[in-house]
Amino acid sequence: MAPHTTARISLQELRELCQQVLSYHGFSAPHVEQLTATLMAGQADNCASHGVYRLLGLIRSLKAGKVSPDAEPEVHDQAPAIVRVDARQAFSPLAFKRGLPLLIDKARDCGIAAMAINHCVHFSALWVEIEAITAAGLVGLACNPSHAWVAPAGGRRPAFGTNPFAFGWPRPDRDPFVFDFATSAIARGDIELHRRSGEPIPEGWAIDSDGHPTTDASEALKGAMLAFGGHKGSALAAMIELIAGPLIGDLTSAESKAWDGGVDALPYHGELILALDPARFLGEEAPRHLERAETLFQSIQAQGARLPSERRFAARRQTAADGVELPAQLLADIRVLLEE
Ligand code: NDP
Ligand code: PYC
Repeated sequence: MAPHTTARISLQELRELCQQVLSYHGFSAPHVEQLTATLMAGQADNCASHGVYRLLGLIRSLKAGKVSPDAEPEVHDQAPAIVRVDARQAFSPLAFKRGLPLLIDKARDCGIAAMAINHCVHFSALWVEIEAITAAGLVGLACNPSHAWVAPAGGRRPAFGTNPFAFGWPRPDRDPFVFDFATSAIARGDIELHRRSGEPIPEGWAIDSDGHPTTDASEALKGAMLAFGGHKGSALAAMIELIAGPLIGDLTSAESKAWDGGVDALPYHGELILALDPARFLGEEAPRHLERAETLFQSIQAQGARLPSERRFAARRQTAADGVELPAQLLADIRVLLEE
């Protein structure tokens, strides 16, 4: 099949295909529901690196014995402002869903609360979770390690994960302000998609295993990815290793990679999520923070600059009507999962 051949499919048809694949491979009903919702959210927003392409990695991780298809997360009320959720080696979306109500309650009580998800296998875009926090009128932050694929600024060997960092601010009657990016120049999933389609990657994303800049996606995957913004992205990546690793008693990206043992499963570690309640910070002044934020957003957009997530929200409205366009090879690879 030519690498650029595409196929259009409705969101409903694609959702049913995801559910079928996950059920066929033995995932429990609550995991099927949450995994499908997460994969479909990525695809519907045209975030190809974290859409249904991830099904291939989910099933690969399952077959490698690296993830539980049915573990029920355990929610612990750890401290007045800390929720801990033990995912018990299952994928993170169900753990997030189970812990979210307590995180929201604690943020409303204390003004700020943290949720540590432990022992989860992680594959998803963080904005899916951030939007659940902004929908409750709270400000949210989230971050996690991954596998050690990224060289520190000034180095040539992987030390950090692609360590995403996401933030969300609620906006009444509008889409929230959300940004969500890897602290590497790009998510690894994007380089994998370039490899699948045979396309070169831009300079600045990665070096090969000899430490030379490369635009070859396969060589990049064998070498090291680069941090975004040089020493600045590198320092943020290190911070995420610390606050979503040792601080919450979970694995760093290097430890996750060692745990993988070369089977190429999805990363296994923890995630740190913060929720802040403006009403507790501001008391009666509270609604004013929303107006002042709008002034900031307008000053950005008035210059013709766009807000992060604007592209995503526009894609969501379009794909709801038109369905999505997928590489035909990807659709074929997903359908084959129903025969294995
Ligand atoms: P990008 O480099 O594309 O950056 C994404 C963010 O930047 C989005 O919020 C995007 O908004 C915004 N953005 C892009 N262009 C502009 C612009 N011109 N003006 C304003 N904002 C802009 O994505 P990454 O490759 O860094 O990350 C992609 C995803 O990968 C994330 O969702 C992340 O959570 C996920 N990821 C997950 C990992 C994990 O361990 N689970 C590891 C690494 C990444 P918009 O979407 O509207 O374009
Ligand atoms: O794209 O870097 C990535 C990634 C790692 C884990 C999930 N996504």
